[in-house]
Amino acid sequence: MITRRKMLLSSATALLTGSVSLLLGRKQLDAAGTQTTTMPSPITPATYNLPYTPVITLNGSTLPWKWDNGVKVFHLIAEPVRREFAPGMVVNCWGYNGQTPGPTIEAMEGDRVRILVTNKLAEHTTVHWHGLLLPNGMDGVGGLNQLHIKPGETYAYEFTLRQHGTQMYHPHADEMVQMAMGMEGFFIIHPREPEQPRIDRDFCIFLQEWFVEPGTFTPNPNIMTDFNLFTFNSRVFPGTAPLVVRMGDRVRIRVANLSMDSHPIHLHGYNFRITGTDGGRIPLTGQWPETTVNVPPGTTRDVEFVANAPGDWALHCHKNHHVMNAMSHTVPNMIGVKQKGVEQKIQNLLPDYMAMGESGMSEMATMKMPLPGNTLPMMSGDGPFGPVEMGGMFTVLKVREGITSYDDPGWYQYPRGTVAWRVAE
Ligand SMILES: [Cu+2]
Repeated sequence: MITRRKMLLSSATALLTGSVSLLLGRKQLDAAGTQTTTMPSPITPATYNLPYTPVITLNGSTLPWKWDNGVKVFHLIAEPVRREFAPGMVVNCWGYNGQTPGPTIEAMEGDRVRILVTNKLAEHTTVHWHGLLLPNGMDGVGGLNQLHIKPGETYAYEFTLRQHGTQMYHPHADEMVQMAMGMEGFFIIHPREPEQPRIDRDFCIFLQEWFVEPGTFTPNPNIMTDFNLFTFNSRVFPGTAPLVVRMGDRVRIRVANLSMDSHPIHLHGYNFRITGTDGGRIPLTGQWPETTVNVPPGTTRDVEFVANAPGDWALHCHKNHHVMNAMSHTVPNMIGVKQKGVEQKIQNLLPDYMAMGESGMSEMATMKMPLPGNTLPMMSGDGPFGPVEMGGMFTVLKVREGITSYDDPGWYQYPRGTVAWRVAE
């Protein structure tokens, strides 16, 4: 009883503190949930006459570059960003160029790259190029390899890309805070020799976890284990973009993790092969089939498959709490506890109280509970058959026949007689 009262009081407090959320200017956010007004348009092979299939950073973008005497010049701006995790919740993060994860850096093996880093944070930073083979002085560990980049300063990193694969960039300064606030991004290097067979759809998903106290806006980087929001590219379901592919496409999904936990990412409807890590491509003979790829902290994993089964297939982290949005950890376990008659008595004291959890938690998906401001329901996504009862690290692989664009095609139209049916008793 004490536990329940504690939960009720804490949510009442959250209700009071959360009311300021309406003051946020949601209009400034674009469809991908970023605040920036300078989101670059998608880079296509035509944009730069690219010899490779560019990657798709879901709910994100790729960093444009300029040529300078044979050097590809990129410009990262480290800065605070406001990120919409899903409609109804905006989080005060840190990132690059108005985004978290920062825009994907994409280049080719053999390229000479110069990356300018301007620090618009209120504290110093650096950028480390995770997994890249480069001169020691370019490795970006503040204090060890270079001076810290102070607020207002710009540093240049320059090196030649001597490998290909899925790498990352992130700060090596104020270690505990800066990544937990969202500072991270993909660094994709395409091989000099075109890949055989060719990849048609190449997706990038960055994993992160956060603790945002319900009713507040800023992640608490002091949390070590007890996170309450789990994101694909700093979005939670239903804010996560689907992966749209055409039947027959060869698909690669690249997953990166700089959070405090491993995330076993599971795809329905397919066997895929694990084809690469941040250490490089796995030789064909070393690749093995899986349906779940575990992505430990500080690594990337590439998986590939041919999209030969049409439908809407779930793609999600298989740690069950990681497909939930912020839930109060003080929720008492009421499964199997008879609450009949108690609800009314408690409501005399706390009018908003709802007796719940007796037969399970699925009622959370449809019940309209009063929530603190800037807080998402624990599970809120809807599908064509009703509530999906998940949030967090969840999205959908949409495989379609005969589509002419990769825009969201809506829900799968099931052929007659192919959906599980209720049996009359
Ligand atoms: Cu997870």
